[in-house]
Amino acid sequence: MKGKFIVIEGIEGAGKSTAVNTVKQFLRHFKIQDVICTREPGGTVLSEEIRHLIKKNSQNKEILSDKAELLLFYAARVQSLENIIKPALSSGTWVIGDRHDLSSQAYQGGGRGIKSEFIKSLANFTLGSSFRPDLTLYLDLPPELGLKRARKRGHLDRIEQQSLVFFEQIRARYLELIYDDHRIKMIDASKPIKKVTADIQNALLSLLEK
Ligand code: Z5A
Repeated sequence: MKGKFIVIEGIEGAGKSTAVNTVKQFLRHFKIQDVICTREPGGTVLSEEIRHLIKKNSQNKEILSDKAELLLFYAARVQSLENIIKPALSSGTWVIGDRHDLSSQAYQGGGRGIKSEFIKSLANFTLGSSFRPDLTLYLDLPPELGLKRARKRGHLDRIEQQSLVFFEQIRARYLELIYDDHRIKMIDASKPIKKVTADIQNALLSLLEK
């Protein structure tokens, strides 16, 4: 039996970590016990090192170029996919991913302005053209609100220090990407946690009924 791959997407502060816990509890309730969680970038030793490289602020000693940033995200993703996600799915384990490929399309495509055709060909080369999550939950939130929530945590990493316009471009690209894609469900993440939880549970029910 194959496991299913459920991905949580959205801008910072949208509530992805909270949603991962909701999904985990929901699956447990339905007696789906073999579940692992992944995060991108991250997961394997190398991917975690890449995560550190991407997020750290080098205090302008060397600026990370947009193209290098994109390649690092894919390097981390392919390590996690080949070493964790694909083996887990083939052994029947369900995988809950905190971000996956849609993040690169939204952040590096929408935010950094890298051509979407280029990102798509990189995705096909690294992930394989047929590999896709079974369900993506996109948590939609105005960036002002997301950044306000994220800032409450204090320290901001290299990407979180970007302008509001950058995050607005990312949200706009997310909205373009999810349009008409039945494997992506949009959740209004500006609503109270209780309502967001209920909406996530409904989306998961539809997946279980398939
Ligand atoms: N990135 C990229 O550019 N390209 C890529 O391909 C990939 C990633 C994969 C990863 O950082 C960074 O890499 C990220 C995107 C970029 N950039 N930035 N900036 P990360 O993993 O450290 O950060 P994140 O993914 O953005 O997660 P986050 O900031 O921790 O946000 P979150 O997980 O969505 O939020 P949360 O921790 O669940 O919730 C935030 C707070 O809001 C918390 O106090 C909650 O209790 C609260 N919350 C949650 N839901 C609600 C509701 N409904 N109402 C009120 N308050 C709420």
